[in-house]
Amino acid sequence: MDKSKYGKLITFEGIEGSGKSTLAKELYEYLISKNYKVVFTREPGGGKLGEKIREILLSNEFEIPDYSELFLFLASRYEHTKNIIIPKLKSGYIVISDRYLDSTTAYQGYGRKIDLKLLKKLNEIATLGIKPDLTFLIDLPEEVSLNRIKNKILDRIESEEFEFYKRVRFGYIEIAKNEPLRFIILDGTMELQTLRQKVFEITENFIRR
Ligand code: Z5A
Repeated sequence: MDKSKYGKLITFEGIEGSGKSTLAKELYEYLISKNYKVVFTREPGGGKLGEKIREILLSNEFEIPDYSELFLFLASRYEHTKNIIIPKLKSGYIVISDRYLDSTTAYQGYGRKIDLKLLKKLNEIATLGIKPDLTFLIDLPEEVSLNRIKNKILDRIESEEFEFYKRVRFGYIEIAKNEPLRFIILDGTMELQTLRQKVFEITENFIRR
């Protein structure tokens, strides 16, 4: 395969209310306006199967044991990677994903305390070895996060206790520290306008490199 024609995978990560979904969608619109070939997708979800799995995962209808939860996220990721991400990258698209493999390390690893080495292996299978080229981590203190989502009807995972979010946030910082070339950490308490400008600028410089 001609690597120069291969697209780029850009992911957004962070705890709830961080603004990652807003920024990911705005980046998509911005790149479209600049005539780039770009698709927007998300996890859990992205594919038909994944969107069904998403409904189950976020529903307050069931209690989902930790390993069942993990396997559902991975099942969604495998379909998403195989049927959407890889074909789009091969066709030269920039793929923007709202969450990807790092969410599993942060939430199921640091949050639920599932063994990180095991998660690394399972993620390798679920991603078919694909890694994002660039990841924006929108870092936000847990208190600000809870304040931003306080008027929302909370889904199953959003109903977790404060300590869970503290571990997830800490986990994200650890993951980013281990891969400084892939990660850009942005302070999610900054004005949306400032964050937007930074995301657009960093992405365009990255694409042109
Ligand atoms: N999960 C997991 O456990 N393991 C996995 O492997 C994967 C996921 C893939 C669903 O994710 C859940 O799945 C999630 C992690 C878990 N758990 N929870 N809880 P999701 O991404 O679909 O849902 P979410 O994390 O709850 O994100 P969200 O609702 O899309 O929120 P967000 O992306 O972080 O923020 P936002 O929607 O862009 O903004 C939230 C609000 O804040 C909104 O009113 C904005 O206008 C406001 N906002 C945003 N930025 C700012 C700034 N800078 N200043 C002021 N206000 C702002």
